[in-house]
Amino acid sequence: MNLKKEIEDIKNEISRELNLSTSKKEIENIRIKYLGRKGIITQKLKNIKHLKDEEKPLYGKELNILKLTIEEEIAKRGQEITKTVKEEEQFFDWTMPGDRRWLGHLHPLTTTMDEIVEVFLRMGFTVELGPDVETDFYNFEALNFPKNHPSRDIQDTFYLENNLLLRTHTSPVQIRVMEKIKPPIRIISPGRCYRVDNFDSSHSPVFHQVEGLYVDENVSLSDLIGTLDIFAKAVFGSSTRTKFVPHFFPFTEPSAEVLVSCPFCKEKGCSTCKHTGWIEILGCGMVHPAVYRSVGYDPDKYSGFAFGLGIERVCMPKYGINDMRLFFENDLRFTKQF
Ligand code: 2NL
Repeated sequence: MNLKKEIEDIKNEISRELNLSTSKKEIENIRIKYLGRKGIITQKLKNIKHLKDEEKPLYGKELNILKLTIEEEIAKRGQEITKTVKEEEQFFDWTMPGDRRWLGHLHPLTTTMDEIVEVFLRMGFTVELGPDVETDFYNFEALNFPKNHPSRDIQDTFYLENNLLLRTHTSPVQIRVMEKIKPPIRIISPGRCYRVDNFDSSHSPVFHQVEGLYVDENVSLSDLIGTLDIFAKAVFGSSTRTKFVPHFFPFTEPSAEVLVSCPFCKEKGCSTCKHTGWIEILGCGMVHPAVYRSVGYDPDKYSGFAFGLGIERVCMPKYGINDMRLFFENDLRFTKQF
């Protein structure tokens, strides 16, 4: 074959292959194919010795020129590819969706507590907080509990050292506020409470309360009923009805339990309301004169109402939760549903 044509063909073929190559690896393979130890050009250079003497110089010279040209071309293509890869790396696709992070959320008890607090804030109450560890005076004495009341028993209250105890309701917060400021008072105290109790589907030794207190001149029982009826409708829906059933608490007189019409069956009877059509959610009453005396208020001048509601007791019928233990076990299969 004509030497010039042969060299020209190899050159064209290499240029074609280099143009098609898109990576360093492919270029390296081309280099090996032609310039490697067993490469096409390397072989041809080795074969020069079998040529006729007069052909050797020209053939050798042309092949060496070809070899240099190809080395240059390979280096050039290599640089081009490095450049495009760098450009690709710099390209950022702003339309790509971001990484989704799994965010936590509030516990259903917190949501319910916030919602209850919100309703009373709208009616002009303010939030007051106090310690979980209390004294007998704030938890029982100031609230007119007789000395022999069963709640004071070690079987019902967690006692600590130095005559301290874990509060069994958030009423002590309100006693502390009344000691400090004069009426008018309109406060709610949300918080954690403790009672020696079984841990079963409807009891827990740790539970949550929102208590409320409204004291002023001429506060009446109808103020109490109206306020709590608005509250029940706000939390359970506007068609909710309320029923006030006479009850007894040492710290209120008269006292009542408040029942709301079952939000699930609308009084027809279902498992949530134990087939009664009604659910008990809170206790309330007109503050007992003995409580006013213990904080230095004049019972003849002031009157007021108070109430206490269990957050768990509100949250369970609201979401159809049938076991109180679910609130405290932190099983994600439960908490994820809220
Ligand atoms: C219930 C009943 C109630 C109160 C709590 C209260 C607080 C003061 C004075 C008088 Cl400082 N009363 N709180 C009144 C009536 C009922 O709670 O069954 N709670 C879950």
